[in-house]
Amino acid sequence: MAEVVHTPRVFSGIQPSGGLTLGNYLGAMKRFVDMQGSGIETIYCMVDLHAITVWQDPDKLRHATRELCAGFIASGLDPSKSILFNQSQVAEHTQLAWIFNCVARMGWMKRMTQFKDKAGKNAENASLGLFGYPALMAADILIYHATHVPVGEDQKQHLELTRDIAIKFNNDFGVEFFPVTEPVIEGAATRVMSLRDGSKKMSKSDPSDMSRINLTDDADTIAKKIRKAKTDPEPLPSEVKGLEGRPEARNLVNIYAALSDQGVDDVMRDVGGKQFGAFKPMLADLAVDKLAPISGEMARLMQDTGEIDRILADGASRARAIAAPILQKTYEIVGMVGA
Ligand code: AQP
Repeated sequence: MAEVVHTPRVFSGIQPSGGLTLGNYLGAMKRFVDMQGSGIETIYCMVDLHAITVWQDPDKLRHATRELCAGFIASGLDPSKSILFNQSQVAEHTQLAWIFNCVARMGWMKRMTQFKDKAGKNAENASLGLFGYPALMAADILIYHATHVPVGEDQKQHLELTRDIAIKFNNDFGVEFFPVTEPVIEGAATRVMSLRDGSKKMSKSDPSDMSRINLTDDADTIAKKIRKAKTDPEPLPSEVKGLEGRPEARNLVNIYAALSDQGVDDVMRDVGGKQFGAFKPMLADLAVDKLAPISGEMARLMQDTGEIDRILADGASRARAIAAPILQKTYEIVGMVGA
């Protein structure tokens, strides 16, 4: 069978499961903005259906979805250039997810480390949605025939599963219909770590607010969190290999490199030999410089939630126009009468 060449298209999503962190910004949103100017169609989604795989207070979910949209725009996404919408407005995501629930295997799902981390010791009590999360994520991507997905390192396993689902669907039905998507995991901060523990990723749901920088933090809070970030007593080395075995130091240097758009090698040349007492204020100034305009713009945009809702509705109708024919064709392939 002739191989189908899919037009390049970018898709990615973020859960409105709380405020945005520096990890979301550097690992995902900043990359989304870079890709917006690449000449490829870009589709970005507030994945509210993913968020409810763990309990969300309805009012907080509504607020977080609008705030996330404000964060996207404040970071540089232009709703006239990228499609911005919330997942629940485009029913095709869940319709395709059902098909993928029937393609994916239980064993594949059981191997997902995010499920194990989030379900913890009480997996029997986790929601069925949390277990099936990766099939919905595969549907989010493949309902647009997206070819490239910018994400942080933690999503690599889910993207491999998306590829497995696409390949199995194509094999099961003897078609070359779904693309085998490429993860785009690039930059100095693909895995931003907790400020309190260099072995844990920075997360919006970590119980300690000191573990993360939120995009809504003010300048004093950012400076305080960086000042109190866990480090070791040694000065910074002048070469990257000197950071081996020093996860907290490595994390702060990676954040500095990503925020200043430099390679880690270049940063090491500049800061090598400095004590953390000197480096942390440099990092705090840089973080405030880069993040304060974003949080200011988010606050301004949040004063007009009607406009945010209009942007999301417009994005949803543009997204549906791409998704509906792909779902229709999927139904035909699967053998649904009336499709
Ligand atoms: N610490 C991180 N470093 C780099 N990238 C990160 N991302 C998240 N944390 C980091 C990337 O942000 C995108 C959206 O993530 P998400 O909100 O959909 O889910 P998540 O990965 O589960 O993020 P959180 O902050 O840990 O949320 P909760 O606590 O609700 O689970 C993804 O591209 C992710 O890689």
